Amino acid sequence: MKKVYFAGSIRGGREDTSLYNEIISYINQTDIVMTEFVGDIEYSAEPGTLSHEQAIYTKDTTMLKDADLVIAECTKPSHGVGYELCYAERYEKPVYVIYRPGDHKLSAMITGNPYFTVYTYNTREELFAILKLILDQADC
Ligand code: 6IA
Repeated sequence: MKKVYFAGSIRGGREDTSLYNEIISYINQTDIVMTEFVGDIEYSAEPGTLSHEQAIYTKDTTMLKDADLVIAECTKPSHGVGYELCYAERYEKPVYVIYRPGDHKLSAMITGNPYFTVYTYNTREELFAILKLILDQADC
């Protein structure tokens, strides 16, 4: 079973949270999602104290270093997810970006970086087929 760091927007906007939840459930059928909180609708996006924020940073970066691969849903732009993508590259983790075209365009810093594997989807069927492909092919 692979340890999957799933990244998705929190303060960038929580509109896709229920979709994140479905993605997490799908991955959990065969592998282990380390970041189930990303799909938790109750999870607050409000800023906390500095020490709380530092604890989040330390916990998440520790998990990233321990992950076998990273899957990031990047439809909703998020500073935190962008940072995590770069952090994962630095630690040579396989990084898969999934994205639904719409109001927001994916940054050239993602599409232009050959380190990242980017998959575009429009429908749920496409989304889950892409997740299956990622989990089947991820060699880690
Ligand atoms: O900039 P964003 O908040 O959209 O960044 C989202 C990404 O950063 C996610 O993939 C998470 O892994 C990570 N992240 C950002 N905020 C948190 C968080 N906040 N807890 C855990 N991971 C986070 C809790 C907020 C708290 C003060 C209630």
